[in-house]
Amino acid sequence: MSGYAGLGRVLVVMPTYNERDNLSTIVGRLRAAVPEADVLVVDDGSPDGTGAVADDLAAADAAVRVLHRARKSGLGGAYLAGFARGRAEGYDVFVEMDADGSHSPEELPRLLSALRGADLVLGSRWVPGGAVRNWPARRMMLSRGGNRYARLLLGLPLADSTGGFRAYRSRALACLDLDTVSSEGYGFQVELAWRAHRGGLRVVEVPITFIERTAGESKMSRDIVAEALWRVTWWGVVSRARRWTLGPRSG
Ligand SMILES: Nc1nc2c(ncn2[C@@H]2O[C@H](COP(=O)(O)OP(=O)(O)OP(=O)(O)O)[C@@H](O)[C@H]2O)c(=O)[nH]1
Ligand SMILES: [Mg+2]
Repeated sequence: MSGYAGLGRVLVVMPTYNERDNLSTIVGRLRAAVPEADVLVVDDGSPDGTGAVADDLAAADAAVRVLHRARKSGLGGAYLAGFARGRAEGYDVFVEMDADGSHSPEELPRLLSALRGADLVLGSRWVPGGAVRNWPARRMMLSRGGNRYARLLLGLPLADSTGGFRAYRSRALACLDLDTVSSEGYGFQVELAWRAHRGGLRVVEVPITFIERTAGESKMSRDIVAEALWRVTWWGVVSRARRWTLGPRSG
């Protein structure tokens, strides 16, 4: 029996934008590594035809489905749409995972096992045992610096709150008031981790090895980094102001 038996039905939500050269491989690896999990690809009308690749995968495998959105509307929105679909269908566990090969499906069983004692499991590059392969020094610094900033401003006791390889229990997602989340990219990941921490949920980090993509192009942009920076700053300022005016328990 697998170490994650008893968690219920698992849905891996996989957002895609121009991942034609990555999608079949990653979905194949995922289906082999965690055959019990279903997959929902959320494609934003990728001009390179990723949506058609996803449809072919879905036609060949009942565990794979596709949610098509008309245009590129951001990573956060894609996850929220995928979570909403999966919650309506009664899934018990939701996994976030990139399609670009940076998150190894073979590591997912470890994340799911850890979810037995947690509400949210973060795949973490920056805890002992975690690693990043093939990143230039500048990307390392950006990730480490961003995480340090989130820890400092938000008091988040997490080494890697910006990562996007995670597993949530459905009942934990239900506590996060997803209707009011509007951030994207790294900001989205930090916001959900922060809401979970503040809500008293059990958040656990599990080491992962993050591998830089070898095909396709990153959608990481200066705008995404800037958005995360100003949002974290704003959340930090607002929560401090609240604490000062309402007392230490108001968070
Ligand atoms: N549906 C959808 N998917 C997106 C969007 N932006 C990025 N993605 C997907 O989200 C995942 C992560 O995006 P990446 O471009 O790899 O960005 P990243 O992982 O933050 O940055 P890198 O580390 O440079 O790769 C990939 O599977 C992308 O195809 C979007 O606007 N809509
Ligand atoms: Mg990536």
